[in-house]
Amino acid sequence: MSKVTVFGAGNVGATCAHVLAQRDIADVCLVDIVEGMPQGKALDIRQAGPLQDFGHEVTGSNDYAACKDSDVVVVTAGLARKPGMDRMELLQKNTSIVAGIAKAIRDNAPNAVIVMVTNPLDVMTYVAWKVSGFPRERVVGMAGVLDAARFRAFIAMELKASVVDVSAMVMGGHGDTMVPLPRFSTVNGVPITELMDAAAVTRLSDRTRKGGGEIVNLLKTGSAFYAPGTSAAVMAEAILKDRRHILPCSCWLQGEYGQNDVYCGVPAVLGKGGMQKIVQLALNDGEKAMLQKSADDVRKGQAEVAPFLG
Ligand code: TXD
Repeated sequence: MSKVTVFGAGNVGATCAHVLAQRDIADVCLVDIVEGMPQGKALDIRQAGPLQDFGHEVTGSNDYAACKDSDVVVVTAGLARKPGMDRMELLQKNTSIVAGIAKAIRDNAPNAVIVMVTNPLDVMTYVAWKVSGFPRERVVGMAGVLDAARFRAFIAMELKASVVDVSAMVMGGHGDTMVPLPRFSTVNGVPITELMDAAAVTRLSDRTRKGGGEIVNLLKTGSAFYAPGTSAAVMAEAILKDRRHILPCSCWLQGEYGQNDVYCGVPAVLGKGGMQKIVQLALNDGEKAMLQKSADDVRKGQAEVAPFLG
């Protein structure tokens, strides 16, 4: 029986757990530090089973060791920035949360694939990789799947196309410097650059870059979780079922795209064992320059957390 553990039973974690439960492909365990909360949410999800036709186990725990023997571990645990807390303080706190969880995964689920979600995404993926000691294939970050889904939704809305016909590619780090790639984004194989004018392409790319902020502004408190939770579940499913989907994931680059020693979003084949292969697209000079800038931003973040890792 396959097992997925989701650390952090907040908005994104609980949504991820629910989507995974609906797909009925693995037992799901939710872990959080708040007493009773993961247990309560797990029971609630389980009670949706008879209505939605799923029956795998869904459990909740406050004990990190509950991730024992998981095939995939999704990490959404972290703190949101509180008033008065500066960026470095938040970075230090989230680094220590993610490091503690990575140790527990290493000790209890040594063969798991880790799918990181906690922000700042690429830097936290680096922390999980470093602390777990896992090979790069087994530590990937979720951002590109979400960013590409946002881009796909905007393209479908603009062209009144079926969203299933739209595919999109977004590379780079998760944040303002992400790199939407219109040339590699298509409707049934036709690049969107042939289906809309340049101004529309730029408008949709910019909206994608600011996709998270648009939702934060509307919600006023908190941030997006339906699409983020589903994105993490899609990655977990690709791994569990060895789907070999090509999905943009944050991966540790070792020469690919001319980048070294940095976690950055690139198209990767995701299946059994995690990242099976990085797919190299022929980027033009402008796209390469944007990717370079984005990777350099992540490098700065990695350097900032290095002292916290001891
Ligand atoms: O694309 C992406 N990667 C992202 C990332 C898209 C959306 C959200 N993204 C980030 O995911 C976001 O910036 C946060 O860093 C995480 C989780 O977002 P969410 O919206 O779910 O935050 P919540 O609702 O505050 O949930 C966080 C939970 C909360 O229940 C805490 O109690 C728990 O994390 N938490 C912990 N769990 C276990 N162990 C420890 N130490 C811990 N500390 C906090």
